[in-house]
Amino acid sequence: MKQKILILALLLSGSWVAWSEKAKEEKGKLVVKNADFSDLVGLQEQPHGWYAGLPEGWSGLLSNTSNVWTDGQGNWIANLHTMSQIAPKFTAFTQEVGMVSVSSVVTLTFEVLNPWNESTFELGAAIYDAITDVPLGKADSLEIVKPGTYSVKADIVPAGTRVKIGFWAATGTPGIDNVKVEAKPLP
Ligand SMILES: [Ca+2]
Repeated sequence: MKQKILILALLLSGSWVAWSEKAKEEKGKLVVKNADFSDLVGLQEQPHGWYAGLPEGWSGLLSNTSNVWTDGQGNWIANLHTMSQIAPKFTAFTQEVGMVSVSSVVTLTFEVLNPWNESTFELGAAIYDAITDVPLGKADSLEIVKPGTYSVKADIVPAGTRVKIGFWAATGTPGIDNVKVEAKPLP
């Protein structure tokens, strides 16, 4: 028995150390990496202020086209049209943002922009359990059809839940920027 545990411990030690170091660093706080899309590591510059590739810290559709755009004044915006899709296979633009150490209310706040197209758009956003992919809070795409600042709330996120945030464009070319996520312990 002891031997089996030792072998298991050896197998797990690499990823366990990385995970526990990360957990220690974050102390149960949820953090969005590259929340303003200003980290251009791994992106490839394209004409007209566009960058191809997935922004550092984020997952989504890897279409090598117009994924991140700069307005030329030091601001970068993520284009959900190219990095998410609802069909044929639903793929959100996502990031795992950490684990809640106690049961919490989690709020996702973000800016929605439409700098590339005057036509209408529909954008959806959700807070997920990162392991099961079950949405814990969600704004359906019909709720977000105009630029502005929006919030999505997950009222009860149990202690120990790994939290993931996700966005998708149902129609049009909405952009997002300044993504924040906050966990408040339940009373
Ligand atoms: Ca930005």
